[in-house]
Amino acid sequence: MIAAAAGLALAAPSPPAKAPLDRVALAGQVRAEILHAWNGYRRYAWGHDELKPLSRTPHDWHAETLLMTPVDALGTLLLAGLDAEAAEAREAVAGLSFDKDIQVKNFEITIRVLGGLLSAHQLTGDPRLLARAEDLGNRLLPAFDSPTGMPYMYVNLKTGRTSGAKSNPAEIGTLLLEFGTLARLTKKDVFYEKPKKALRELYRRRSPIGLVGEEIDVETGQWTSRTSHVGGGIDSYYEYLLKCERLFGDAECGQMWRESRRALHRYLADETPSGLWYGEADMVTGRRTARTYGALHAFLPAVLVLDGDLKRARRLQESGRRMWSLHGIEPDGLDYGTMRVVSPTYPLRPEIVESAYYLDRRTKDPRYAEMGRMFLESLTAFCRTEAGYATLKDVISKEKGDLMPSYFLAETLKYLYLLFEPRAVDFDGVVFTTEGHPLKKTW
Ligand code: DMJ
Repeated sequence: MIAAAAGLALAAPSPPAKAPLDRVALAGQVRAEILHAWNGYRRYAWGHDELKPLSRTPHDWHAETLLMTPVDALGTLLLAGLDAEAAEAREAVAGLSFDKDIQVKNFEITIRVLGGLLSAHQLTGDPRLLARAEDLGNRLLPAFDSPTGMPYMYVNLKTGRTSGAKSNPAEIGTLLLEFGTLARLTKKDVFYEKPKKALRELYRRRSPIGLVGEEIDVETGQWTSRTSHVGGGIDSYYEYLLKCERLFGDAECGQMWRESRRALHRYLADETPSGLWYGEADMVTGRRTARTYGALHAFLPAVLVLDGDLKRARRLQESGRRMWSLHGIEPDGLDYGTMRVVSPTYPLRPEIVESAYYLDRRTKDPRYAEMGRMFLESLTAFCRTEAGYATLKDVISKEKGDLMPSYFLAETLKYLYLLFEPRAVDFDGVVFTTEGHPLKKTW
């Protein structure tokens, strides 16, 4: 009796009752926000890569534009049924020339532009988009001409000149879904073989305990950083091992994933009083070097869902929710030992939303759509501007930064939309690239 009374006295006050979750209304709301973000780009940055929503000016990555936002956003516009906007974006993208004397990041251009073109080609059947993708793929291929076969970080789209020997697992190992799809659609095997060799070369340099580091020299094949984790610079390498098995039936990739995941669960997973996290360790000794998790790490529950590991996926997503709720929106880095923010930015990242979408599809547990509602409310409260959406320089002060990265339309808003309107995509019939572009096995 006394214990029960004490328990009652200690119980937290129940949160104010929320309106029941209305997926149709929420999907409508996200669709309106897609339109808002797109119109901001269209009005202030049309013909350029990205929008700077505070100064209402355009931002280009290079001396000449690659229309990053229209290419990345086209699939989202199509899936959300924004037909007029999609048609306009498609015409702009179909006329895009890659004959440009600019030194581009192979990884970023592959996941945003090559992936965007291929997915939009599959969604529309427009042959011009495949032709653009093939031209781009040919121009990126020289990146793989290193002594090890692992790609240089940069390549010139006109001359093929490469630079940037120091690279990382994510930039080396997150190319095969896009290049492989190009290979299958054009029937040119070279597009599959080069990134596959790169993946193999990277994998065979894993440490004796099965981990990879944060930086590697593609000329010497030597690691230049032994720091291992599942965050930026490594993250999507793991994602593609599993997804390449799914999309291409490549059993070798699947075997590499299963071997790697053992090391992840053994050395990076961290059971703490605040839940399950995946932190940082030395790739050779496995010794814990930091307890840092952040917005980028939050892709992992989605991959665990694909792997059938719902238990770990659910628990890790709960940690992600805790990270998000600390300051009402997630940071790029959190010390989960002290629960202090160590990297305060929030550049409109999608990963936690993506994981909520995967969990919702597999578990049908309404908590994930409910999480999605929380993400949407935070985004509109802290990042929405008159001209679109802005990054946060600091999740505590909520000071805004002047950029709307193209992945916000490609991924963050797309996954939110799909969470509330799952019929827009056949979840089991596609494999999403790391940039949120659905690819279909049509071969
Ligand atoms: C996107 O370009 C991709 O999701 C990539 O894998 C990681 N970084 C951004 C989003 O955070």
